[in-house]
Amino acid sequence: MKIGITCYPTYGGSGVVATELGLELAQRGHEIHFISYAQPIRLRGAEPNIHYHEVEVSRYPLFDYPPYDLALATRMAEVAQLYDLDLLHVHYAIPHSVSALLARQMLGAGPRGRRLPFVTTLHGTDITLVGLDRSYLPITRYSIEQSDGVTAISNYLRDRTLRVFDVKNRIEVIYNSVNCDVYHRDPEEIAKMRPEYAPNNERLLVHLSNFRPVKRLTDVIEIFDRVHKQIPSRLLLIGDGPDRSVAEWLAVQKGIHGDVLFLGKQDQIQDKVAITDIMLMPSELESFGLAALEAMACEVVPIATRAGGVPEVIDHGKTGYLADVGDVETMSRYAIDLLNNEQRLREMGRQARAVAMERFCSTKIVKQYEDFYRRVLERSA
Ligand code: GMT
Repeated sequence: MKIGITCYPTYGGSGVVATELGLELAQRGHEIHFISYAQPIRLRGAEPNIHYHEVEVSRYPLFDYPPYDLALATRMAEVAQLYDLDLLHVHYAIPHSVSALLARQMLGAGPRGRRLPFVTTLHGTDITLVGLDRSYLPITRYSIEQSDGVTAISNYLRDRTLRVFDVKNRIEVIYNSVNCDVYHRDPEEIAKMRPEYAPNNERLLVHLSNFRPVKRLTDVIEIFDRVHKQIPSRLLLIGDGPDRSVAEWLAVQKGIHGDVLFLGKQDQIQDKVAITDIMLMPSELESFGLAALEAMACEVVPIATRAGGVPEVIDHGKTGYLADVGDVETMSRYAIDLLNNEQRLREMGRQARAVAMERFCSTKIVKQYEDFYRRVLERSA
């Protein structure tokens, strides 16, 4: 198949999912065309069957708000025509599904009048936050209803979309996935890299996000502070965003900033995640929690909140631990108990990887998307 993929190319779970899916599909012989304003960060360079088409947005002085969605729609239609795409797959409804809808209409009205079906994958905040804003809700609902196929990354998100948006068309759940060959625990690499971050053989905890309020970064610091009081440890913070400085100040106030390492945004995170022992994900809400899955594949045990779709990913007490949002006491107790029990830590890590491979491995999930595309194409023929 020839598939156009649009996503947010910078840092964020939906862009990662879209890119990894594109790479996986390309490896299976499909021709993949990424259409976006920048090259997705996790594209690992020149890959066979992968093409990238940049969307140029004109910045006339008249435009206080350059119309990216229109430029995107135009580029989608152009690329679809030039490369004879079979379908478009957009990740994150706003504004991508609206642009895809316009592209479909443009092609349908063109001289050869062909239909370009599009699939929309819902990721979370496109529904739970942005989509509930009155200025976006009607158009988001419309573009979801107009999609030729809709998928959501968890049952939680599907149910919430059906309930809150009152969407009538079917939403299929296809879970996020992880490339288990790339995300894994390599003892040799760990022995080489770990001393750089844990020079005195401290325990390592990690948090990975866009540091937005929904991620509750200050809870990460609170949990780490409690762990640090009992166990020599360091915290790796991967990412950046609006809550960084408040977290930095909290770490300073608690006198632990020397052991809190802000590593910034990273293109490839698997090496760093794989050297750690525990991942902290105390989010207010996660429709899935891709970072936790990536940790699980690396045998790193996630300690997270029982929020949104997270319980569909982490099996409490078997592949990680879950607590209520804001319950930093319980989350730190889980971390301390685990770090004091090496055997349990390793066993849970192994179980976590086993589940990641069995239920969420990208080689399995990519086939679900292929089937889904085929059904969409049959229906649209
Ligand atoms: O909230 C984010 O971290 C960004 C957002 C995105 O689209 O990049 O994440 C959402 O999509 C991820 C990939 O499918 C999910 O793993 C996250 O759980 C989801 N975030 C929320 O629901 C808050």
